[in-house]
Amino acid sequence: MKTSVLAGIFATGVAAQGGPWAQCGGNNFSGPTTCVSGYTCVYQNDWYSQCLPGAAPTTATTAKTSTTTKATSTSTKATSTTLKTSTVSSTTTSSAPAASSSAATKGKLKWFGINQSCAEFGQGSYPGTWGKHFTFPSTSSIQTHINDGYNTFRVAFAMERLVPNQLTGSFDADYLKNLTETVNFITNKGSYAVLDPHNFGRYYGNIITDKAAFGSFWSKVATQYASNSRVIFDTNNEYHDMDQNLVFDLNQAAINAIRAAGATSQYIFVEGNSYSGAWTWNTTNTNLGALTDPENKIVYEMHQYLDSDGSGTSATCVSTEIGVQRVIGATNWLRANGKVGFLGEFAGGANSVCQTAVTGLLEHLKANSDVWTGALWWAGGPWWGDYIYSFEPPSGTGYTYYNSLLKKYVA
Ligand SMILES: *[C@@H]1O[C@H](CO)[C@@H](O)[C@H](O)[C@H]1NC(C)=O
Ligand SMILES: *[C@@H]1O[C@H](CO)[C@@H](O)[C@H](O)[C@H]1NC(C)=O
Ligand SMILES: *[C@@H]1O[C@H](CO)[C@@H](O)[C@H](O)[C@H]1NC(C)=O
Ligand SMILES: CC(=O)N[C@H]1CO[C@H](CO)[C@@H](O)[C@@H]1O
Repeated sequence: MKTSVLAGIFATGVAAQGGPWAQCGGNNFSGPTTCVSGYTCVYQNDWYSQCLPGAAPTTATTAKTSTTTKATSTSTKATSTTLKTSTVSSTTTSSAPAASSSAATKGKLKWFGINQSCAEFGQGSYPGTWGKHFTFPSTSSIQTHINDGYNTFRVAFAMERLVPNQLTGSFDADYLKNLTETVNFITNKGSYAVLDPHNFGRYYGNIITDKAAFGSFWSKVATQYASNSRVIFDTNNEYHDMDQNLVFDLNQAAINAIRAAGATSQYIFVEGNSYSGAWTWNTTNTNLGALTDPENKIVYEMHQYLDSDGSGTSATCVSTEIGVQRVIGATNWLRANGKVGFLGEFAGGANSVCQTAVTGLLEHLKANSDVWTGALWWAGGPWWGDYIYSFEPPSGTGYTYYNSLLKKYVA
């Protein structure tokens, strides 16, 4: 539907205005730079402006001009009318509530780094054997990334290994010790460690439905790390195929438990259903806007891959613009709801189409850093071998192709 609108405009060459969601500006763009009635051409980055519903949001315009002086294609009609997406109703405001969050700073990504994936390997082999089914991240690889300026590492682990018997049960002391050593290595260097139970909302393969037990798990974890303010709690990796209210309730149970355990300084990353995809956030996870935190430190963690089905399993990206196209709806949702977000996983293949798409994506996040707090490449870890996105130094495919680009986005 969207494509036919675009095709119509560009095929005829007579349309003077871009249609809904059409590109309307950017480096080397030669099509119409104004939009049809009801839409405004909004600058996203040097390569891409897009016709968005409504008049230009005041907040977006402010954010953009603070990071670039080339916002020429932006409409000057910044009235008090705000950008509205059809899922947003009563909560839309004309102020910039997100800007008040300490997590977001205009023109800068607060958290930028690499997922560290390996302690959750060997899914199904529980507890499994260290060195065979799973391992822990390489501290020397993390040090290499820190030397490049990266400041955030998401440490994936398996809940089945940390609490082997039941969610309300006690920790496996050895796994906890290894996990904590990784976390401490990161935070002692002044970086942030995102604690990521890489469990997809499941425990031993079963959807977690016992909210109190989930709270109990988080209470124990938060107690363990309460004094480390550079730890970030990520409630769970990629809920999917779950009741939407359950996803809300599990996130809220985690938040409540973490705060009740006395961990009050840390940020909490909440994730959504449908693998926490940014591209479906505005239609799937809108109820999560009602999550509450007495410390007001909720960050909405989304994931986004750029291959055709968005699964992150192909080195082929859909197009050079797909990065921006897949997250723009989430950007609008965050701003309209006064929330801040974090792109907890992204990646692209080692080729020029993906490179342009990734560049566009990161420029978009940066240009909208009043609502986007940062991003993490998927993934580093010693066992990725020749994986298409491996960011493991010195020879990972993603690392050798993308490190020089990604380094530029470190705050
Ligand atoms: C865009 O234009 C610049 C010059 O303005 C040129 O150097 C560059 O190659 C062009 N890029 C593409 C993709 O056409
Ligand atoms: C923890 O790491 C040590 C090596 O440092 C290893 O010998 C041990 O098996 C690991 N245990 C677990 C449960 O990860
Ligand atoms: C959601 O975002 C997409 C862009 O990712 C946009 O095309 C779509 O119109 C948005 N839908 C709603 C309901 O806001
Ligand atoms: C995109 C990607 O590679 N996702 C992987 C993340 O890690 C889990 C297990 O650690 C895999 O199941 C996913 O395929």
